[in-house]
Amino acid sequence: MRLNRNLGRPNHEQGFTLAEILVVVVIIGILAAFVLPRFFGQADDARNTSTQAQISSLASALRTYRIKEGKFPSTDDGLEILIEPDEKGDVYLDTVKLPKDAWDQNYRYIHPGEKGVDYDLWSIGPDGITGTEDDLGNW
Ligand SMILES: [Ca+2]
Repeated sequence: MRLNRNLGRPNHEQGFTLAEILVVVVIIGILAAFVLPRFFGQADDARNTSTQAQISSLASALRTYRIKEGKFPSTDDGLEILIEPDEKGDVYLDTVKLPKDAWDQNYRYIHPGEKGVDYDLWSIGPDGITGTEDDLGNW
């Protein structure tokens, strides 16, 4: 006597058909097409926000430098002078290394500025090229 193993079980428990798998893959693809651009857009916003916050922090240190020294650092001094201890051991920016922007690039600084009021302080932005539209600066 042969026993039917599927006795009493509905047929759909035997697995997914290729068509069902394809439908699921297509649905996942459609969802990804809508969700991923928003996710990356928010990630870009977060990078821009953190870079702008660092520019503000550096600008604050530059203002403090100007109040104490009577001038902004020269282009040759650069932002590095903000972390070099003066004769009293004081620094204008309490960090060992200068911060980098959200794309791991150094901030750029020139004095006198061409776009900013007293100086230009900027990140070259996600494209890694200075002077392009995605640069973030104090202007
Ligand atoms: Ca750029």
